[in-house]
Amino acid sequence: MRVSIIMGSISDREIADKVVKKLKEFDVHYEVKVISAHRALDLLKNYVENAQEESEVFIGIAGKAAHLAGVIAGITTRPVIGIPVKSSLMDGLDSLLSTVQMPSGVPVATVAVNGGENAAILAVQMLSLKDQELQRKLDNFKKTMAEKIKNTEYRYEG
Ligand code: RP5
Repeated sequence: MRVSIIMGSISDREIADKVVKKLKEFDVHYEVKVISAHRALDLLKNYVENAQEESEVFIGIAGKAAHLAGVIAGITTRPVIGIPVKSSLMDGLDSLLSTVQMPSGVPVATVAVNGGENAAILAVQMLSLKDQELQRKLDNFKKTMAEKIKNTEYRYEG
């Protein structure tokens, strides 16, 4: 089981790092590539066609006219998660709309702008459908989050 993470530019690496950090917490295997849909279309097609043999889920990370995840979804029938990146003067709204507004028949599961952590968790949830150990880790992850909230106290410090 493996997740393929593709970023459009090395300038997206901070977001890729967030994905990798979370996947490592769940001991999920991954491969990371820098391939732009606009600057290296043939390379992208080639990579996705080969990687889908081993990777169950793809994550596309891109900013500006963020078509990367959509193009990946055009190539493969594996589930594709899109992470819009805030990398222009438009606060990521341009990337969000470019990633989420896919035509019928070619879905991209789009997470929040710069949402690397949620993209990783969603990928783990997809993989857990066929993996009980991952399911158990996700249950623990949820319990820990709830505990943290339960133990958070508010004190007025004015
Ligand atoms: C997108 O344009 C990349 O995903 C990146 O977020 C943005 C800027 O890329 P660079 O010009 O920094 O390479 O394709």
